[in-house]
Amino acid sequence: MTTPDIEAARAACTAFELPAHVQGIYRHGNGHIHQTYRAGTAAGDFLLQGLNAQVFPDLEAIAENTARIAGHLALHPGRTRVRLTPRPTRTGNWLHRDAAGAVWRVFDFIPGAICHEIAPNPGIIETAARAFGDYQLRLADLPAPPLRETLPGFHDTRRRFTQLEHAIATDPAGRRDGATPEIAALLERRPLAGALQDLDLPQRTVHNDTKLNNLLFDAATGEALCVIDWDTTMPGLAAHDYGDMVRTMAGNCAEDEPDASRVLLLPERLDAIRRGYLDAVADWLTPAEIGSLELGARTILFEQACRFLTDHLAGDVYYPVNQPGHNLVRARVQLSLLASLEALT
Ligand code: GN1
Ligand code: MG
Repeated sequence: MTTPDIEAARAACTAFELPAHVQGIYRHGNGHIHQTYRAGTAAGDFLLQGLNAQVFPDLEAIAENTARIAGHLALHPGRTRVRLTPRPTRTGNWLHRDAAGAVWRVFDFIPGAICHEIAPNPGIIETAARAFGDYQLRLADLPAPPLRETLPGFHDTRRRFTQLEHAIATDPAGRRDGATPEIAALLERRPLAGALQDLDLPQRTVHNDTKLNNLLFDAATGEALCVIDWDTTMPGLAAHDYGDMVRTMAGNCAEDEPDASRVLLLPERLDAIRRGYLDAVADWLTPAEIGSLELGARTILFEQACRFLTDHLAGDVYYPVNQPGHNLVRARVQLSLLASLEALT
């Protein structure tokens, strides 16, 4: 895929069924994977995304899942008030492939919405956890077949750990010696790689990427508006979603806080996640699933530390970086959060 730029984005808009032509177009959001733009027209705004085909080799699977999720959520509005609605191309498809090979999609823009990178208070966290739980619940009766696996082995923590071991052994970018404490911290937690998977929990349709910034809030009232970034919604464990909430909401710092000694997991934030999430799903999940949530948090922190450290050792091939060592910094934050969680529980 070529890296789509703003002119390519503007041109891509013309392939979609929009009510008026695009006037302004701007970069939007902070996702690590796709390029997102806000396109303004006289008849409202639209969200355009240049999709990352290196990360998601089967973009048709994403488009098919997205259409099914949108259709099902429309029938089950749940607690969240606003729908994420994909827009078709003029030829009736969900995706547009441009002459340079870049693949695009469009959603209606949701006005008056904000997202948080760091939660400002436990009230926001409880609201977010309830909204992500509600999303799982609404998808629980999605008619068969299951959604397509857009990224096979996405939360296969054993596989992520094996990839880390491979990067350590081969040291492709010559960075191993600069990451000795982080490598040791992950190797000594090896049992976490398989502990959750070994519990044999039920597969549910889950979001799989419940980062706080994958939820839109009403800028005026603070209510949850809509869960976004559905690309990894597919079969998985409830504990994975819970774990990613702890990872992204329970800490006091950004995912790339440079001073890892400042990073702490705050008990009142953990309580808010548990309260909000269980408020939505306690009557639906099995006791074994509820019992697995805390292990889910440790597992996802461990897994994300493995992913960031693997990418650092591999030479930053997956996550975009803003400065040398950025992925090592991110891995350290995950490790500090994990140590802080271990000290609390
Ligand atoms: C990516 O795209 P975004 O920023 O929502 C990643 C997640 C990671 C996260 C780390 C498809 O999510 O799995 O947890 O970055 N998504 C993919 O911040 O790899
Ligand atoms: Mg995102």
